[in-house]
Amino acid sequence: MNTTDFKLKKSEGCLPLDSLNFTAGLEKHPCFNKEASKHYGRVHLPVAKTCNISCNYCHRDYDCPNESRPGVTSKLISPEEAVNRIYDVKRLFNDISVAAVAGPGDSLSEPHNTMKTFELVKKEFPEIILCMSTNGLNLADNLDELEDNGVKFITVTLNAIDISVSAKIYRYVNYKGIGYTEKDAAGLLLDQQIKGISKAVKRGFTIKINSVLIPGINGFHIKDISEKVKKLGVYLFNVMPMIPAEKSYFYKIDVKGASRKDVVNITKGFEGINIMDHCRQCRSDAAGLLNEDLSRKLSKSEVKLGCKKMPC
Ligand code: CLF
Ligand code: SF4
Repeated sequence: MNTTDFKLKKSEGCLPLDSLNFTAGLEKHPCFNKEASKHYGRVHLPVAKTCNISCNYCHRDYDCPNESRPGVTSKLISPEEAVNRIYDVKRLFNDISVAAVAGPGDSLSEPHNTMKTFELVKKEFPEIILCMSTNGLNLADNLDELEDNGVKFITVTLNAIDISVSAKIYRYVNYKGIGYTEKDAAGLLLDQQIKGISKAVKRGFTIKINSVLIPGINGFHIKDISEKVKKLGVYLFNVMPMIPAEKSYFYKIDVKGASRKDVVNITKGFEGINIMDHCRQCRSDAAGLLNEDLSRKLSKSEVKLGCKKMPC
């Protein structure tokens, strides 16, 4: 499979391509289109504070490792500050085609800030494509609002499609105020993820699946996940090597991380779905071109300008 141009090949078991309504904007999205990543940047808006599940490779001192490198933290901002942030980023790099919410917790755990951010950004920058990543628990419940706010691209982290595998990855799930553990948590999360992905595809969102490769836990299962999401009509599949966050449960029990090479080996030969091979596992306040993160420069210039939000 050619992983560079993302021309999806039809294969048995996929939804027919003409039944899928892939979103306009693909040509400018740096994550969904490798070629676009050479010219266009994204800005992450870290407005989502809390999380509603517990992944064993995560520690809450840091950003959500489902979309970010573990071990980095981003400063939380308000929806209003998010709009200012886009202006700040565009002063350093103007070709920002995508604005996204990717943490630092889960974007839909408490959706208010995320939705408000999309609403404000859409008003101020109607030309910018809106994108979001989530663990999927609350996705189906929020599709109407995401659609109303103009979101086109969604990433769901799906690390297993079998409850027995899933139960090794998640410790608890909090859904509508009720806590679930063990197989109840794994089953509920999986049902919600599949429901959310399937509904989102049918409604015309363009979907990417992130799967975190966890050696000894779900490595044997990544192919099954790819087959499942292919049938659901997902556009892009991104396998990310797990780097266990310090102080996370997996770190404590010595579950080893994976490497890029492991990812290449495991995804070799996957067919009928686009495979992402240029992910930077960026932080939830990343900005600019994928391979040239401006987030540090931005916080330095905030300090230089005597911004009161920063300890100057
Ligand atoms: Fe951000 Fe993710 Fe949207 Fe891209 S990142 S929410 S799809 S705009 Fe991109 Fe960063 Fe990889 Fe994510 S390189 S971690 S895939
Ligand atoms: Fe951490 Fe998982 Fe929540 Fe992301 S979804 S913040 S990895 S617990």
